[in-house]
Amino acid sequence: MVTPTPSVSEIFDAAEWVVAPGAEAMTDITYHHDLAGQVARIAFNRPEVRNAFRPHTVDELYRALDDARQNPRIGVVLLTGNGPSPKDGGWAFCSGGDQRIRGRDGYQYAQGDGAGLNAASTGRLHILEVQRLIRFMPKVVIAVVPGWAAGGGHSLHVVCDLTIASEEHGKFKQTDADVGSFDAGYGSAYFARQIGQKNAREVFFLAREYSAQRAYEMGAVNAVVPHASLEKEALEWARTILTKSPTAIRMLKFAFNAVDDGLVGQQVFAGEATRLAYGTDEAVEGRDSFLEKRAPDWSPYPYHY
Ligand code: S0N
Repeated sequence: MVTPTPSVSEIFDAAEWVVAPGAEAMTDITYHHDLAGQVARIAFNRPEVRNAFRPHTVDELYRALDDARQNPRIGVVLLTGNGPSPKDGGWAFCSGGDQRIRGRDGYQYAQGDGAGLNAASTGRLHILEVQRLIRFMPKVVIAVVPGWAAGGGHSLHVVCDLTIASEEHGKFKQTDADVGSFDAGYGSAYFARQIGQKNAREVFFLAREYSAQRAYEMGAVNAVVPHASLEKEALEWARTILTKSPTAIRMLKFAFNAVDDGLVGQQVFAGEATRLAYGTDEAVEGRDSFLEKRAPDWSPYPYHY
């Protein structure tokens, strides 16, 4: 008998998902694969604090995202937040760093909880490494926003490739300047590329609340959909993307990134170009000529114009 997948969120359709191998013991996030094993659903699982992340959350998030990155069958990742809060019914994508454990030297692991990526260090909130993982993974990552995207949670939605938000509960607020933190990388500078300098400066300098509809009008969100169908819609987007050429999608993602990512963007794009070149007869001739200790014969390969 097949064990049914436990529900993790009010708008989660358990019939669509299985717990990803190795994710059973995760506490601060949940990690699922769809039945075909091609879509990953990774969700913050601390709804009682609007899905704020602590170091342990970031460890688990990094592990799940990296697992999805390395899985050759996974083509799309949905990043979302479970809910609602059992305390007050509020919904959240993510409200950023957990302010209750922020000290003068950063965010603290709970006692005995530092067994993750950065066990040797305390107080290191490695959410920027997560941002880079999302940015540089050759797969589409969709932010599925069922409630608040605030602070570092807002930045995570910014760095995702696409954002779909709940019409009723999706809300956006960049609180960094309220609490004395600042994402001076993708969260702000790249955000300004998305919605324009004036809009981005308003979002950061005034720290106002924006509805999903307003965020859509500003160009920060791709679609606003009824709350009850949010995850269904996101899965449909993922399955549409899965009908496209994987190579075309990864080259397009890295092309979109490259212009803003400087030499690192060029490096990532070039890595893919190298991977493609290795598959050509021309590159095989280069390798074989070296191994056979002879001069390469490039004559079959014209200088295309
Ligand atoms: C999200 C907000 C707007 C929701 O408001 P709402 O609906 O009125 O709910 P609340 O009553 O405020 O919250 C419900 C319960 O949840 C707790 N809570 C909410 N957010 C957090 C949080 N981030 N940390 C801890 N607890 C949180 C509330 O306290 C409440 O609990 P109870 O019921 O017990 O009272 C609103 O909640 C809000 O504004 N939240 C704070 C948002 C925020 O300022 N986040 C931090 C911003 N900064 C970062 O995220 C730093 C990111 C980061 O790590 C980083 C990024 C780039 C470069 C460096 C760094 C770095 O710091 O290393």
